[in-house]
Amino acid sequence: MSVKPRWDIFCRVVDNFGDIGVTWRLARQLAKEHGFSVRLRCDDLATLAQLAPSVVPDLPAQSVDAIDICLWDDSFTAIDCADVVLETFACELPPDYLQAMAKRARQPVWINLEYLSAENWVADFHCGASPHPRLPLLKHFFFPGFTAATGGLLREADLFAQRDHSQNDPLELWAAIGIAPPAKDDISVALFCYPNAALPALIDAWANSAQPVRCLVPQGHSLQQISAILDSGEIRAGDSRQRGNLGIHALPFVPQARFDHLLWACDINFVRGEDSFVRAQWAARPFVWHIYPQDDEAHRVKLSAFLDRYSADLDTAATRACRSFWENWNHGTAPDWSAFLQQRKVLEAHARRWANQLAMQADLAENLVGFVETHL
Ligand code: TRH
Repeated sequence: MSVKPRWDIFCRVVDNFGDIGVTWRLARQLAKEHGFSVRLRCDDLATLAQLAPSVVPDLPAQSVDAIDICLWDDSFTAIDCADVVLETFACELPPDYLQAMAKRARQPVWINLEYLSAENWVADFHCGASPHPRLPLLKHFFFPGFTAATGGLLREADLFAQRDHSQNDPLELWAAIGIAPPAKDDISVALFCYPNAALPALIDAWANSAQPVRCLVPQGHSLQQISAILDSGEIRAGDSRQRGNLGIHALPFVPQARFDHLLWACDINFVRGEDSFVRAQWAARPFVWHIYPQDDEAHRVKLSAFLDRYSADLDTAATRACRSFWENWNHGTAPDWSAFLQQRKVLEAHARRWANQLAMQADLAENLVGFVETHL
């Protein structure tokens, strides 16, 4: 096909920010770096607007960052469909849109973007296909992942250059985030997690830590939980609280691009879900992952699979400190802050190595584009 294919991307916000966080990032990269015309159909523009403040939540059709954004609600009608149809996280396309796809002279490339996992089986299922039960359509399953046999990870072409530029000028970086730089010996920590039974113990550990901890918390669940733990009234964006050697600083929920800056600036990042988990890896700083908890406990296997990969060439003491901290954090039991902190320098060097090593593989958008080119 000589004309550039058009993309339709569908996203349903199941909960929180990850579904649209990943989708928005991908849509922007496909438009900006690969020059595609992209339409994004999303059922929750209010959540998207928190990540991308230029989006107007109650405007059903708008264009932002060269993406045509359309509210995907019950009134959605499929007028035409694009050459590439990407549904994210099995969000199920509307029946009349599927009909429109089936009526096209040339079948669109239909892809479901799956959730990220470091488990080995991902490579076996990546790019698998399944025919629609009734219509002449074939759906492909695209799995992000950590090896070249998977779809890779979302990473913009200029990300590392921007990160390095910012990390080389911390004063400017803190100014961009809008808060004062830390005092000389402070450890700056960003905190973004699900409600976590281990948080009271961690707050205590930070408060009693020999080295002062400056904890930056964007508005949301984590801040609410901290307000309850400190029992000193509701903490709002802009507020600070002090307990022992711990300073808590509440931030507003920052736009997605600014969230990267926060991760680049902090010494240790607590992240969760999928998108912030990947961004913490690109930040090349030690991090702690609160994985999205699943009812059937499947997240424990996923957590362990990632830790196995992440620590494969990390020394024994650092592996022990990191693994035990992450496991306690995820299982709601007191994590050992001082053991983790003792390994900080080793973990810092490792985080940079890990990011560089992952970045040797093609990124997710690049892999998707390659896949589409061979299937159009
Ligand atoms: O918000 P998450 O928990 O999202 C998800 C969903 O729960 C989803 O259903 C689940 O399947 C998935 O996790 C695994 O965590 P995540 O993925 O890290 O997404 C958060 C997004 O919010 C990410 O794009 C970063 C962004 N963000 C900001 O832009 N500003 C902020 O201030 C903060 C705290 C986050």
